[in-house]
Amino acid sequence: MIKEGSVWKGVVTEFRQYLPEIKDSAIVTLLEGNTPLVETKNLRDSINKDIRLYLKYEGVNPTCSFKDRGMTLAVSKAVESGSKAVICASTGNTSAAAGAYAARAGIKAYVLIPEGKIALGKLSQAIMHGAQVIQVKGNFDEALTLVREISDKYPITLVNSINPYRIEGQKTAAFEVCIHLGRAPDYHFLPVGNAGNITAYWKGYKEFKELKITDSLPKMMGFQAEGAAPIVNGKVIVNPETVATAIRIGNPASWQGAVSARDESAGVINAVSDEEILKAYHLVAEKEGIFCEPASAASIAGVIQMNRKNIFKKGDTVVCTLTGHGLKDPDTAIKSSAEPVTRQAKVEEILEVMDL
Ligand code: AN7
Repeated sequence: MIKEGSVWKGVVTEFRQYLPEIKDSAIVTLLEGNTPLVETKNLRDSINKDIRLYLKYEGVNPTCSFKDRGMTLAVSKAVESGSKAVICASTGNTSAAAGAYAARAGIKAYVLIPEGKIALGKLSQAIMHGAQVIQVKGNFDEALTLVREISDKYPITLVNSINPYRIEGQKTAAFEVCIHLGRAPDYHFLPVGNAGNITAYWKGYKEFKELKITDSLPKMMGFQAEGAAPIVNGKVIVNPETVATAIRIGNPASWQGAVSARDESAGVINAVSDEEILKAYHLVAEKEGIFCEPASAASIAGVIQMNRKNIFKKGDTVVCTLTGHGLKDPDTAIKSSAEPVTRQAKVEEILEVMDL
């Protein structure tokens, strides 16, 4: 006989006392959340042996990114209000999550994506879940303007992070970090695109502190890609460009939320180059066996950059959010790596390559 275990029920049910009220019957979940907080060793040693470096691996959520945390609540609330359709603009991951949770809810999803600028895995997800995918001849920021206008005029629920339920759901990741560590970290590093996630984490950390579940707050450390760094530059970027297509955003919707998180926590929002992003992307895969997408690696590139500036003290606890799974974007993985060798099917040819 085995005993019935305590099975994870998804972030809305698990954290409902900290979330807006919702009827049980409206909850749409794919059992997202409860993602691993992996303590690194090899990666840490290659950066700074004196810190404790953890990775919050959001790539193992149901649609393989952190977006599931916000989407479960946003779609649940849409269902509760009787909505029959959701819409979003997306650099890819939001569209994958919207497609999946709308499918689960039995409602329609419309997703607007910048043509040719989303990773293949994400496009395949939105299509497979039956979302109406509309490729826009323009960038994410233009697509966001369109969906705001359409959702204002028609009875379709906007599920970009302008929808406050998205932020509410996403703040649960900060709760999990505190629960797993038994405290708040000293630093929390994450990539910044539309700036919803840094806003959400900061909200989550502050709430746990106000409730006296934790007794400190982390410094919030946000990293934009150099070619898509409006917050760092203090101005909208009209034509953002970066290899990290997930954060190819020039006018973030939660700009002010990110600035508040930075200023209230005495953190930073800095830029990292595509080269630094790709280096960190390969480093974490090679050193820790964790494959994240390029945008996610901006957080690790940020740790490396800040370590060069000597900000860390011995024993500091540093958490990086790895926002999405590496398999989302196989093209970048392959293009940025050495090509595998090909040989005849003969032992001696193989041994020669193996250099035995
Ligand atoms: C892997 O899917 O904006 O700063 O439309 O997919 O909260 O926007 C994705 C963003 C980081 C940035 N890492 O988070 C979208 C979208 C990954 C992402 C971000 C995104 P925010």
